[in-house]
Amino acid sequence: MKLNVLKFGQTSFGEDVFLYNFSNKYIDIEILSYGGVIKSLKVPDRNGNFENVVLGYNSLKEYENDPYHYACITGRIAGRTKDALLKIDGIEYQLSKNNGKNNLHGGDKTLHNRNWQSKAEIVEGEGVLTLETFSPHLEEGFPGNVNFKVIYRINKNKVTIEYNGFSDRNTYLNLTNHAYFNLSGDFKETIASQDVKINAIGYGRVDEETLPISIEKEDLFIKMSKYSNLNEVLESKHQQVKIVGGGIDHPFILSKDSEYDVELKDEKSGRGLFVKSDQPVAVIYTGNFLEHTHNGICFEMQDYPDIQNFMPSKLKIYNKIEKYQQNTEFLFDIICKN
Ligand code: FUC
Repeated sequence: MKLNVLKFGQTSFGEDVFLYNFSNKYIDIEILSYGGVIKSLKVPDRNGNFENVVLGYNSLKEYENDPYHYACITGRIAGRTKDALLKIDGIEYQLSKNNGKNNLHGGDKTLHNRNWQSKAEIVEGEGVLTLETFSPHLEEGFPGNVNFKVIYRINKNKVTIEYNGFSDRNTYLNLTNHAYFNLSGDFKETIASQDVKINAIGYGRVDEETLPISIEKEDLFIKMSKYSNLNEVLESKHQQVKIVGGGIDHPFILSKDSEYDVELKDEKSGRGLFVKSDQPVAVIYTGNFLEHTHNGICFEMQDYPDIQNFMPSKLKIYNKIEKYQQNTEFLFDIICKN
């Protein structure tokens, strides 16, 4: 494992942003101290050619003004919180409204939009990047002074992200990473020719504001627990595909009975991505509103979105005693030819 540290730029507040480049014979990854962004991730195709499979920008300025949440740490609450209201212990907290009347991904000036304290090292052949930041009580409206610690680990062909949140008072947290994957390599093609397998028991039907409203167990626009060609899904005339701008933008309730929660494969390059998480849900988004539509697919491994309204019985509370933690692995491998 090799580690290279570069200065990537300076934020508009004059802080130095670092780029950490870990590389071994399976993976070459660049991660920024800004937002914990995965700036690029190169893995080999079946002929051994390394190419980038994660959407990124060239400059820090673009990350500072990114409406798409490219590969960043996302939270305090990933996804949409209805009416930007969070109720904890009977108190209603008014969150910032940055998506119509709702809160999206915790607001605009939050975890993805700041420079984190960072420390990189190699521990027994494993690349480890530790990122830390503090979010004060009522930032973007959320309760609790929270210390966040996110650890990226790169080991052989696997990237693991561990998220931790320590709050001084009762709050709710739901973090994820918002990487857009495209296994074609260097974005030669959209994701349409790639195949996805979601090991789920159902998905959340969404309304016109993309808020989940009910659980569907039938395979209406995508086959669950089987490989589906993304082109068929993206082209589907199903109302749930149309309502999110043509594609997927839905939470899938994971079955947790398979080795991986989500799989993506590209027959052409031979690249495969296998995702495993300790979270109950994968919010899958096919980049329906990107400048280059369907140029990447996000696997946002997380807790139920809009949990208080969608799945209130599952709401967890985090505080000094109950620390928030989540763990997700992304494994890259060459797939066998059919
Ligand atoms: C995803 C989607 C949204 C939004 C955002 C940037 O998580 O659920 O619709 O476009 O990313």
